[in-house]
Amino acid sequence: AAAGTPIVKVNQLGFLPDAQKLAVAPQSAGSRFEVVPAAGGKAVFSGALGAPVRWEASGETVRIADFSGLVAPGSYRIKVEGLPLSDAFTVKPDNYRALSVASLKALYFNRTAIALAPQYAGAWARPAGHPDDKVLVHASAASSTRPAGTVIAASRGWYDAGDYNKYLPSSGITTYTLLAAYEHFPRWFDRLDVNIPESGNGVPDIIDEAMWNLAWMLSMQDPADGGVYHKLTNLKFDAMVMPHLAQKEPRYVVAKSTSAALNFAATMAAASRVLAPYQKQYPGTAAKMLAASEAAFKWAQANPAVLFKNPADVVTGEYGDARVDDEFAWAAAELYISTGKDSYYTALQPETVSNTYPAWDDVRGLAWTSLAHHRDRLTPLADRTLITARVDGLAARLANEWRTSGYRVPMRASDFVWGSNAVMLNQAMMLLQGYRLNGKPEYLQASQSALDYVLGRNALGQSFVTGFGARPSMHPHHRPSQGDSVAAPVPGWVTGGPQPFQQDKAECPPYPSTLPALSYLDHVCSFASNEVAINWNAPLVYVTAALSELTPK
Ligand code: G3I
Ligand code: 9MR
Repeated sequence: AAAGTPIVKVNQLGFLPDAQKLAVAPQSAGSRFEVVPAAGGKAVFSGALGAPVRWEASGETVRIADFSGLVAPGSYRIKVEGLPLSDAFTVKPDNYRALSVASLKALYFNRTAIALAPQYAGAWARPAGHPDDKVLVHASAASSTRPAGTVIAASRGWYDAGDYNKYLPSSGITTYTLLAAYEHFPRWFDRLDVNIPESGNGVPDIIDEAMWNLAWMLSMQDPADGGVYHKLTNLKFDAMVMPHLAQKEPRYVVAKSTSAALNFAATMAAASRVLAPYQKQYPGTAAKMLAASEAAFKWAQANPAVLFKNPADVVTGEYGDARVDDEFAWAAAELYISTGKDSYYTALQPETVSNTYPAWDDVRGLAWTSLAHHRDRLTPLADRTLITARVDGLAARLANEWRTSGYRVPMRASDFVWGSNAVMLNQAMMLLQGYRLNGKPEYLQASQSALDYVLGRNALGQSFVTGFGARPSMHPHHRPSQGDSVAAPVPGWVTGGPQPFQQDKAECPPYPSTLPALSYLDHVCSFASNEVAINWNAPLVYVTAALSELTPK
């Protein structure tokens, strides 16, 4: 349909047979809908559209089509009198396997320091970029044992996003979310073949992929004091070219920060649990991670308010965080779980920690997620009632929003910030924690709705995941996608998504709207609405696996 034409919006990838299945129709439409075979033919399902509801985020009034009763596998479209047929979508078992693989593979595509061979990367094969085997200690990070200009090795890791730098705060939440996905759904990932160089080594691919970044993170700790550098970066962003063509200017580790130390401590503590069974492939790694985690936590306790600001000569992503109480809680929780030491539970001060959906600068939800998952193995000191209340409380709040929202999503208009699609997916992840605790069907349904949203049931009627759906994002602010000669972007990435602040508008053509859910440009210029980022993909990995495993079969 041409831009502006009212259309029926639906998850363009489709559904598992027993999932809740909703579509959104514009207000002007008739009052009934049909589901018809994609190739044409008689209706296989029909129903009444729901009552019109206004959605503040897009300024629309819309009606819901609920066709959850359609369980027969097939390819379908939705038909509403007076509107074009919807995009085709599929109902079938195991419908999200390819998305699960691709959302994880996206991180492989962002690996630094290694060539992507055609047997793994297909059309997106490329030479290695940014080896980072010799980086400089920036003046802001100088210490007596490592004065400014000291050369250190800090190789591996993923490029953060569309840019070519590596940042601790986004790395921590990303890597943890993969590890949590594995801890929660080992059966799914034990059988998921992502076709990466390590595939077949006896370690699940998701753990091998996480290890690529964990190896880099370990190198960001100063062994002299346990402190952790905030980022590894060029002074300025690279041009929009392929990694190996980026300017060969020096790269630096920049200033230690409390947030970096705590993100590191939390992630390493969680990783030490997940890596423990793989001594053969990663000898000594789990123990090394736990020791590194404890050292970083100690550093943070001694340096509790070292907030990061870009030094004057560094202009790349800041990931400055004004509050680190949530990072303290998360690191303490992971250390408590991994060591069993009550002192960490006490340091956590659980009664003072609320629950919120996670983001790179607000990670307390990750603490509750891990505590809830491990609740049966905690020491007697742990307040299990509090843990379940925090997890259920957040899920209930998000489900309330979902129940009454026009688009039937957990996000409100004010939740549309930079990376809004990841807000949606992280909300889904928190709803799923509630579902895993108490099995309330609404929590699963609301998470399905969040995935539906990023795959097409949104105000723009497009899929925000590259390579998936009838109308996916095509022009992400992602240097490799822009710099290569392949028309299609690197697949499996969720783009940042609409948000009304348009921080890139000086460099872009006019946005179509300033409304939160419509303020989006599928244009390479748009770093504020159309970039990709490792920490936005991780919840896509989580949610896709979770729905595959938890949807009744
Ligand atoms: O939460 C506030 C909201 O309360 C307020 O109303 C609104 C308006 O100012 O802003 C909201 O905060 C925004 C915040 O993202 C939300 O997480 C900030 O304005 C916005 O500037 C900030 O954007 C961050 C962006 O870097 C710019 O610093 C994104 O979170 C962060 O994901 C993004 O990360 C970048 C790295 O710096 C560089 N690499 C790429 C990566 C992805 O774009
Ligand atoms: O490419 C950069 C992107 O990764 C960041 O998220 C974004 C915000 O920090 O900045 C982008 O770089 C732009 C810079 O901020 C302004 N000039 C244009 C750059 C991209 O072409």
